[in-house]
Amino acid sequence: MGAFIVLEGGEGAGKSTAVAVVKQYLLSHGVAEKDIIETREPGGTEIAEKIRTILKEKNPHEALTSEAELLLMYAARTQLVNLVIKPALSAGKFVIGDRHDLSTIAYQGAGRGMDIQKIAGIRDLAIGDFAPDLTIVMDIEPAAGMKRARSRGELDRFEVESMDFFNRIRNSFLQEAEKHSDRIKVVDAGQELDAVKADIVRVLEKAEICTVG
Ligand code: Z5A
Repeated sequence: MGAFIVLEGGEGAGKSTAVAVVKQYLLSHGVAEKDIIETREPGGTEIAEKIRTILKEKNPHEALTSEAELLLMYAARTQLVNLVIKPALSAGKFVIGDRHDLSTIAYQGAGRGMDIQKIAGIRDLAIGDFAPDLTIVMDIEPAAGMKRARSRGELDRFEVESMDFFNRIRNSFLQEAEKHSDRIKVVDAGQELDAVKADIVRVLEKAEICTVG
């Protein structure tokens, strides 16, 4: 019992909405609310949330280098994995993650153009071979996702990037899903909400993720 289920995807893909769908699915399959932990990345511990602020804010006085961005992502992730996610899984709980390591491959790797092998070395230091049981990529055409994200107001340091940046990120998510089709599933997040929800439930059922008792 217990599993780490992660929602991934570009801006405005509906990951937060999808987290609620996964939670509802677990509850309806008999998992107690106290046994469901929700996390978001970067963030999820006191220190990781401070790192999140640095990563998201637009600092007019100092640019954040791609290297610093990468290292901060993993600094936040090692805190979250070691202090929250692993203990929860050891206690038999379910963890629903709003983003995790695949975002680093997509944003820092494909988006910023950082070397994947170098990223792998830092991942190894930060979290070793720890990985989600199931990842659901919420796939949306970047222009449509940005339209949703913009409707929420001010854009953060990532959201002001070019469409080319977001297209590279989308392609990276889809390529990783193709490479690891056993544990990374894609949902068409551009559909009406009801259709998106039904597809997420289908993925969870197929993965037989919730085997309580
Ligand atoms: N980042 C990174 O670079 N490297 C890493 O390793 C990690 C992260 C872990 C985190 O920001 C940033 O960090 C992120 C990548 C980078 N870049 N940015 N920005 P964040 O957590 O604040 O932002 P986000 O992850 O992109 O989340 P988001 O923009 O809030 O999107 P979302 O959670 O996917 O969407 P949502 O809030 O669920 O939905 C957006 C709106 O669309 C909302 O009003 C919904 O009601 C609406 N919605 C959702 N689904 C639908 C459907 N199906 N139809 C119509 N409307 C919908």
